[in-house]
Amino acid sequence: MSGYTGCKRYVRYLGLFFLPILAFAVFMAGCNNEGGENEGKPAQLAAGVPDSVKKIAEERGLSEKDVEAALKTYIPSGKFDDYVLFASGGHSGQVFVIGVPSMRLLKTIAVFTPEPWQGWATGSAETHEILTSGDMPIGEDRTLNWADTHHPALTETNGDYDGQFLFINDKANARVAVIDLRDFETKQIVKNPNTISDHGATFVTPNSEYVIETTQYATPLPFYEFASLDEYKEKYKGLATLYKFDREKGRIDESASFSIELPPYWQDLCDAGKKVSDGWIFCNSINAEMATGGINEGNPPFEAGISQREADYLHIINWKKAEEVFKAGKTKELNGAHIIPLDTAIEEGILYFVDVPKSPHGVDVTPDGNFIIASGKLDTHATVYSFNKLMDAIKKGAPEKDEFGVPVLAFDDVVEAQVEIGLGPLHTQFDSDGNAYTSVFIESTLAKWRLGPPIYNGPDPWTLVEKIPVQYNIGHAVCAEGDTVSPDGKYCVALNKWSIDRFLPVGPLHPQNFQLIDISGDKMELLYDMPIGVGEPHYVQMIKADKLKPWLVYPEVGFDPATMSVDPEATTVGNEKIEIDGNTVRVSMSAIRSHFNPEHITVNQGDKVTMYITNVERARDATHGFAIDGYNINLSLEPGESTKVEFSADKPGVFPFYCTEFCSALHLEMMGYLLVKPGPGS
Ligand code: RUQ
Ligand code: CUA
Repeated sequence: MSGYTGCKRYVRYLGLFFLPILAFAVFMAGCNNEGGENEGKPAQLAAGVPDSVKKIAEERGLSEKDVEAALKTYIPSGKFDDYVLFASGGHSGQVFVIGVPSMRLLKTIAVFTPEPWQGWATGSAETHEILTSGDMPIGEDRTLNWADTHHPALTETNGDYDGQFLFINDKANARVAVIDLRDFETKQIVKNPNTISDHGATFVTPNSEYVIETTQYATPLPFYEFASLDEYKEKYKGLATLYKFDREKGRIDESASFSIELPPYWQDLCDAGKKVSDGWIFCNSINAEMATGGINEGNPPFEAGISQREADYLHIINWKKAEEVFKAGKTKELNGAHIIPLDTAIEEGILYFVDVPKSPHGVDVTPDGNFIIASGKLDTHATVYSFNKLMDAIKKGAPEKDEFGVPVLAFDDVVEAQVEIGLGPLHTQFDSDGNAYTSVFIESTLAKWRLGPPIYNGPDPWTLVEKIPVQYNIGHAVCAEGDTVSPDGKYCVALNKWSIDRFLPVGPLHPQNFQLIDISGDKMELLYDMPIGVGEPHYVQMIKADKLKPWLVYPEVGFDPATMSVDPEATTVGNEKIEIDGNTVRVSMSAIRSHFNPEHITVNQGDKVTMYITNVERARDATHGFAIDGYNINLSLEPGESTKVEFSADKPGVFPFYCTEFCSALHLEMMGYLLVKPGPGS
């Protein structure tokens, strides 16, 4: 134990002089780590290794360590990876699926951004409807075409990944998406009607009863009601929203969801309690100062204003109690959403605070549920809270309240340990041997440290074991099932923001760097660098591959992925036709190697055209595309899939339509013509 001692808070413009130091430290970290660990002497491979292998190692200048790393990550053709990463795609708005240990990109899942290969919101009516269901509730131009995805969350059963669904948040617009892992497609996008940004999302309770989403940047409630920054303390709010997940339907049930009103402290990351701490949620916050910035008005900038105090508040939320209060109707309604007012949350014993030192960021619950680990971005420690001590302190009664009346527990009553880790600890993961792995941003390291009893009962509890340099500026780290009740160990991946000198230069926008680290031995070993050239991943989860049971083709012909059932309107073989009724045209089309049926669609300019296209194939990989030139339409029709397209034939002329997947030798011949006869007005 050391460093921070309790609730003393004094104003200190820490940030003003700290930030230049930070920048320098980051620069130095970059310098120190140059060269990395893996660059050793040329290969001196053990006897028994064939000369041909030695020759390759020699020619390529590979050290023994390099060769080992290559052997540990190589997956021969036809063999599969052991683990799968689900990575947030940052500003790409998507999710990346990556195999471990090969670090090969397997798929990008289209979520918040149109994606032509998957036909995601590029012409199909169903995907357009899903994307636009997360539209802004106000304004003229409501459709959001990008997102800042941060934290994916796999569904859990008893605190373990079950491989059924994946959630992901959009920090920029406070949206949450649901992805079904039977077909790896997005099924639902929910826009929070009352808050505009989130960050503590998505995290799930141990049986995925709820998906957690907390506001990051406080605004008036709802966000589109204007209030000036002078009214910040009175009018600006945070929200913790608990979205009820209906596993049967595979959808969030908004009518059974609710929010808890919070002070405008800029809630940050969250984690749900597990095992002993099931029923509770823990969220950090970063702006207990309630700073409102304004460099141009002579105020300290946000970065300094928000770092004035020694501590911010860890939010301790009793979600089971909140659920009871919601079900008892003690909520107010706002834009169709149910909100537990702050006063009610305080009265009902739903919300408590405790100090968390030095601009906290990550909060992570240990696999046994006994400890909550929070790290301050400007700290050198991870602070470990004991769940039992928190509960005792709540029973005993809090000695203080914050200015909104929220009980603040005494720091010294509830802290189990403060572990010296290094400068700028962020996020923590776990292995199966009682170790924690914390990403240390400013130092560019991944730090392995021992937990304490009862989860680790060996010598030297709560101490640092080892650090491995990473290249560079690590945000999150992920270890195999490392945030569940039963982590696997084996691998961690450092999710680095900067790559600096690790890859061939590709212009000023550098790829980010996912570094695979072997944690199975006594010492951590860096195995592989994977460039991420799309968006900025934040959090990632790593699941054992055999927990995923995806379909290889859709289970029946005529399947609509949006409803996960056969579409009664789907075109069947032998039933292809064009029906014209006044100015509406309905086309029932089938697709099979290598033709569409029908191949000619003749309409009048201005006709409203609806097409139901079914890929009637049953073979794996026999996907067809369907693009109409000039009409901004491209679909992906996976084997068995039925899709609906609606468009107005507003452009006269002749427009080829064709299959955009090279599906057979005669793929180029898989086409047809849309003939739009000019209308009287053209
Ligand atoms: S998160 S590393 Cu720490 Cu949302 Cu980005
Ligand atoms: Cu179907 Cu190309």
